[in-house]
Amino acid sequence: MRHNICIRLVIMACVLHLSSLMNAAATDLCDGDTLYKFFKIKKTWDSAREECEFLGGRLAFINSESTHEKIRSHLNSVGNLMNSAGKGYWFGLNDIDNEGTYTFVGTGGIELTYDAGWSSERGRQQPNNSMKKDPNGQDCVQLWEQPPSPQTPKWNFDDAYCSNKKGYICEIQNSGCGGGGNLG
Ligand SMILES: [Ca+2]
Repeated sequence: MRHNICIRLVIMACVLHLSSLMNAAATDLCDGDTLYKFFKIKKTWDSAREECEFLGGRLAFINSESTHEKIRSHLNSVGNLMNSAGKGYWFGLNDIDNEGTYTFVGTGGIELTYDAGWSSERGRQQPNNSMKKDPNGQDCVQLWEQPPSPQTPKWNFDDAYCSNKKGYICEIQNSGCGGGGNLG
């Protein structure tokens, strides 16, 4: 009997945890049936990937000018998404498996075709796989807050150290968010 109550409590705690995570946040972006969730809490790329999977999604798939532009303008119009997320947001792009070949996590290995997304801020073309702080180089890709706010950041792609902690963007497909416009 007591055992049953314990199990029920654990299930209830899980449901509460999930529902609090899934609740529409003011920072959410709904595009068609895809829900983008922006997290300012800083995590390594791998922890961010796990969190998105836990939510039933994946780190965001950004492989076109139109998707990039929607996310960029959302970041620039929701003021509190600035400046507090490790100077950038992780998304799904990485070259962990094969140096120089950029694929999206959770897609079965779709390769990047939108090369115009890369940053050339501060006179440096990205990706540069910098080994300055880690001999393994940079294998995870962020939307970089450059130029820094209060200027208007371009949020272009920049390869960074996977172990760095940054904000992150999850996407949840078939979320049912379509039809009602922007949940935020
Ligand atoms: Ca690399």
